[in-house]
Amino acid sequence: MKVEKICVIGLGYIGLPTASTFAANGIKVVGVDIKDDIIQTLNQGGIHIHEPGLHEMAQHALSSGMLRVQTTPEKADAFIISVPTPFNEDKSADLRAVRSATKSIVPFLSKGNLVILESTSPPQTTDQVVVPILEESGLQAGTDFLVCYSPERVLPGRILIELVDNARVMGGITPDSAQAGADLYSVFVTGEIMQTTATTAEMVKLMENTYRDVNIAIANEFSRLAERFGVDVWEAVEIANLHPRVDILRPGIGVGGHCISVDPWFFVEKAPDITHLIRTAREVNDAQPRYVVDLVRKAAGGDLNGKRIAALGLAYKANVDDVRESPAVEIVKLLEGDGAIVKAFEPYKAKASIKGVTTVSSLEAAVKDVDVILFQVGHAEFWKLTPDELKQMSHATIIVDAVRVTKAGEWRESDYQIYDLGVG
Ligand code: SAJ
Repeated sequence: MKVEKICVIGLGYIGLPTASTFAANGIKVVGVDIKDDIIQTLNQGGIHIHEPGLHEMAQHALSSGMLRVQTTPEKADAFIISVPTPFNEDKSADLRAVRSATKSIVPFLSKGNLVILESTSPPQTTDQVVVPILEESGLQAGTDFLVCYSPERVLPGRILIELVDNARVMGGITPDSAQAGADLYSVFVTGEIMQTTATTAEMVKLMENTYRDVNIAIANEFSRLAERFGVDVWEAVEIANLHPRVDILRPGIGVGGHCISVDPWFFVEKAPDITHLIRTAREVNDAQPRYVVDLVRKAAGGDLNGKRIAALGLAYKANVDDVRESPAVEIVKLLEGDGAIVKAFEPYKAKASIKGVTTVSSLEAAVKDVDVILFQVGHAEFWKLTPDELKQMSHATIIVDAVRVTKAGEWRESDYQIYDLGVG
């Protein structure tokens, strides 16, 4: 089928890059978002998302006329749904946005259309949730119109590059659907496009992130074992990874972000009786912030009450500015809950304002007049710091290093008392 016009529903971290990339590759795109302020910001030359290169690309697409943005869908050859799937209190997937985005297409659906769901979803969502809603149009899925599930696999910070370069999975409810989806994305995807069923593609996406979560959980558990046995886990992992078939990830302060800490629950929700390992891995990673707090308590002499602490880094991982779903933020709140007085500093978002967290806008301000300095995110800026520089800014002599930024000999030879995560 020939696609000349696409309607992209949801202009977030995935929808906007996808819409802009299609527009840059000669396809007319209507970008839709229910949030009027997002549409206004884009139409006024701004952007609501921080992602390298995206502002220029989206504005170029808008000014060329290949991309238009508005709050309601319209007729098109293909529809792409890229809305969030967060989880509810009970960890089940919140599919409200997927349902309402799908419903919003129904009045505009025509014979010969292609609909692609991109939102991360529990297995069988395309077949059991999306298709029945679309068939409310009176048209029949698989014959009158085609449907695919195709997840994104891009890494925040590299979205525009990985959208093009990464291999992509295209799961169709019929082989024709998968073929039509693959043809559409081959407009810009240079990675391989694997065609399969919609449910396989849903599983693939969840398997990738679950694999990573389980691997991080075992690294975190190894760090606890190393502490018990008087071993340095970082050294042990490095040596173990010399084995040609072993690739252990890094222990840390827990797993944050909107993907890896969420997606494994979608398996647990749909099949609780056969997902013990996946659930346990989630629980290990969720317990890691508490584990770090206990290490800080030990470093502070056994009691956190009244202790002044500088918490360095608030983002959910190194070298990004995203502080949502961040274990670093959780640690600060736990420390405060245990009576500590914490000043937090996030170099990528020096003016971050987070409920329940006292933030300061410079490293100097964070480390001045504290008892303990806690490195909780491995930002490049912290790796560059030297013991002499830190000494100029603070009288604190105790460091807790959860991310190994003080690995260098100069730190180890300094008179700082360093408590490492995963070192017994
Ligand atoms: N983390 C560790 N140890 C590690 C690696 C990561 O503790 O060795 C922690 C990070 O600090 C962070 C969390 O895990 O808190 C997640 O970080 P990440 O870099 O693993 O992943 P995300 O959430 O930024 O992006 C992931 C990617 N998935 C995989 O690498 C399998 C990305 O490709 C996906 O597109 C994205 O999830 C998504 O949207 O699903």
